[in-house]
Amino acid sequence: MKLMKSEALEKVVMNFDVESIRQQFPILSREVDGKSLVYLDNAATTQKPQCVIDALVDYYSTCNSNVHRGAHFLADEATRRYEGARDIIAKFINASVRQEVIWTSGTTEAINIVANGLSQQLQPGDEVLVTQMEHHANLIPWQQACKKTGASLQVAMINEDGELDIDDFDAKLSSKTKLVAMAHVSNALGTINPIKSLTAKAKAVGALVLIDGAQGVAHGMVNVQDIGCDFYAFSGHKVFGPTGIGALWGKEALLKEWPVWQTGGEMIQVVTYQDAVWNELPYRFEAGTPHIAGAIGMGEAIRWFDSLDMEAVKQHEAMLIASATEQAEAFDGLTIIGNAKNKTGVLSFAIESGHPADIGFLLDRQGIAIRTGHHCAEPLMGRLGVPGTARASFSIYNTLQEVDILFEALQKVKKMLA
Ligand code: C6P
Repeated sequence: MKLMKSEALEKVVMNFDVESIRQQFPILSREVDGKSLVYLDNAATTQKPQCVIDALVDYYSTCNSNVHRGAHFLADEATRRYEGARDIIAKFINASVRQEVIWTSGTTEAINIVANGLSQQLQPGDEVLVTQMEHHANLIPWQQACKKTGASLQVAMINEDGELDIDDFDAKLSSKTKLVAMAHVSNALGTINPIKSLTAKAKAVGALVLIDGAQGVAHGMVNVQDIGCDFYAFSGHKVFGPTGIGALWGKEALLKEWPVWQTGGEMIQVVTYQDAVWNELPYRFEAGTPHIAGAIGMGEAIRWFDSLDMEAVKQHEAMLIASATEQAEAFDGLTIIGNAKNKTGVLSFAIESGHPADIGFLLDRQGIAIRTGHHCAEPLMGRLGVPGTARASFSIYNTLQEVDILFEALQKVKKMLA
């Protein structure tokens, strides 16, 4: 999303009915200490629409059963809903075939599945390339894989605005690079990386590409075939679905040969006391009883999200971040951390003489939920020279009025800190 003036965007998104969206999220009518909740912690997790809550309740009320194993109608129905959810995800991200979608507990597990396989292939002299803006979930697995194998971890730098330094990325990419692992969108700064062109460069040197899509997926911009990557990892709870469920998408040919992750029931075809033959995709990566309700809930969340006018959604979010940025720039003593030209609805900031934790606490007293700290991107904070930031992150149900409430509350916070 390119930053435009908020007034200009307001005209464009007049047909986006944010009130009718809000009404579908029961939690948004909660009060905190007598004040209406202003929920601006959407990069941590999004709230859930009633249809997702209903899908979970309905599953447990009407067809709770284990999947794939049962010889009765409840098991058939649970399996049908669970596999139907996989179809929804596959269509949403434009997978070539449904078998490419593996259920995981979230982005973290999805990345670890790939790292586990890669650590059986890396050798001394090989390199893995990440960026300075990675979340711990897309850094530590590669760090550990490199330590284990003697490969080396390369880190592409960012500039002062929190954008990837493309020259440095190019310089660090070589025939030694076995994998490029990068965020679609930075959770701490909101920066949107040009993943399609970066992927093309990585493919040109023969590297595999994994995209950490935890923050990309909620902005309706995922088309895995168009991106050209090999793996795309994401979580249900960042896109209006339940926690504890997510997916790894990978190219079928790769996943077929990729080392299995966990072993046990469901992921096998034949077992003897001495050996086992792995199941076909996607089940070879889905050992044990899965999070059936979670998968069904995530399917419903994506069905719901995908039914919205995605252009209007993008412009609504762009309007919110444009307004927040304008007000932040005019706010004496506030520094925006992360000024990428192309960013999502994330405003990370610092206020003179105020620790981020104090800002978060004082906003919370006013009914406003944000996140503070290093946002699980501690090395990034070190690179930016800050202990952490205060982060307001917007979603489709936030309003311009809530942006104004945030800045009125921040004026009070500033006075209190002084
Ligand atoms: N970021 C945030 O407040 P899980 O926990 O597996 O669902 O997602 C991990 C993860 C991986 N990559 C990125 C870019 C992320 O933003 C996250 C989760 C949350 O920013 C919680 S730390």
